[in-house]
Parts: sequence; C-alpha cells; structure tokens
Amino acid sequence: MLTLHHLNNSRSFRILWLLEELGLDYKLVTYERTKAHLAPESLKKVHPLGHTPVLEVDDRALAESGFIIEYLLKHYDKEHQFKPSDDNESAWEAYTFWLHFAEASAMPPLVMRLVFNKVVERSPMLIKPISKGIRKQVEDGMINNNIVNNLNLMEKQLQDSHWFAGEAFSAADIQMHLAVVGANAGTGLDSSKYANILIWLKRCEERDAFKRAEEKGGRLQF
Ligand SMILES: N[C@@H](CCC(=O)N[C@@H](CS)C(=O)NCC(=O)O)C(=O)O
Repeated sequence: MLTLHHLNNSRSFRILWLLEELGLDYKLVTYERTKAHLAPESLKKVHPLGHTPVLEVDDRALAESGFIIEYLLKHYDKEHQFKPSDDNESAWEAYTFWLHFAEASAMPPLVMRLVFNKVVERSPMLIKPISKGIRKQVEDGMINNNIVNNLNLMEKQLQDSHWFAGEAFSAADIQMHLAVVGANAGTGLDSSKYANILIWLKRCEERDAFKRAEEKGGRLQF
C-alpha cells in the first residue's frame, strides 16, 4: 500500500503527478501550510524531517522527492516509460543530470528568493526599508545571476529537445516542473528569452495525469 503525504504548494506535487502517470493506487493525505508557510508539526510523526513529500510504503516512510521518484520507477516502471533505459546513454545522462539539477541547482536560489520576500513581508513598517535594502543586496549578489544562468541552461536544453531527457517525456520533467513554476512566478518569464521553457511548461500541464494531480492536490501557486 502506498500513502503519499502531500503539502499544498510543495514538492510533493511531483510525486502526486508521477503516481498519476504510473496509474497506481495510492492513498493521499493532505496538509495545509501554517501561517508561517511551514509544514504542520504533525508531519514530524510521519518522518523525522517533517517535510514533504513523504511516501509511506508498507511500514516505511520515504523522503526526498528525487529518491522517491527513483524508488517508484524502479518498482513500478519496468517498461521504462518515464526513465530512459541504461543502454540509451545520452537520454540516461540527460535524465540523471536534470533530475539532480532540479534540487541541487534550480531550487536553492528560488527558495532563497522566497525566504527574502518573506523577511521583507514580515518586517515591521519601521525597518522595512532596511530589510528591502538587504534583500536587494542578496538578490543582486547571490540570487539573480544564478537564476538567470539556470534558466539559460534550461532554455538551451529545450531548444534542442522537446523534453529534458530528449524526445520522450520522463520523470526529469516532473522533477524540473516546480522549479520552472517558481522561476515563472510574479511577473513571469520573459517570453522573448525563454520561449522554449514556456512551451514546455504548457506541454507538461496539458498532460492528463498532470490535470488529475492538480484536481487532487491543488494548483501550485507562488
Ligand atoms: N530536497 C527535499 C526538500 C523537501 C522540502 O523542503 N519540502 C518542503 C516543501 S516544498 C517542506 O516540506 N517545507 C515545509 C517546512 O520546511 O516546514 C525534496 O526534494 O523532497
């Protein structure tokens, strides 16, 4: 029996989407973020990290979206529908690269941006100009250039292929999706620079499994 612990607006959407792509039976337990934008304390009873996603498999609780994806594909995707097989070297390499890139390179500057926005939002009126100044310094020095470099690399990949791992949709697209939604938040990505990323995003969101996941888990909003 599979049970997915899902927090609204979070990385657990990836697992929900993959479960739908795989057509598996699973139980969904949903949580709402607290006012402080955190996961509720009750999640620590499910897994000591207290984060989502957590996938319960029988009596084990698995954490880390990349690991959960690999676990599900190993056990339920014997036909390699969502991961290139080892003998397709170039697709396998692209799949593995983007699967790791999502959490290791794409998410950190986006999370930093989110955190600094929250800092400004919660600053008392009197010190808001100071916190805005600090946010600008950090954004200019450490965040924006990384986001742009990441987007340029993503755009280049999607200029050359329909999906991140090549011509076939894979779980690397699922893992990358949240990072693109995060980068597209606010004023949105510049369509003259990132046309291929935006077309890819639409292609992802038109999938039936994506739509079912959205119905069950809610729309991602940043
Ligand atoms: N690298 C982990 C990150 C897990 C993570 O940070 N999850 C966030 C949701 S996107 C969370 O649970 N945040 C709530 C909190 O920190 O209280 C993964 O890919 O699963």
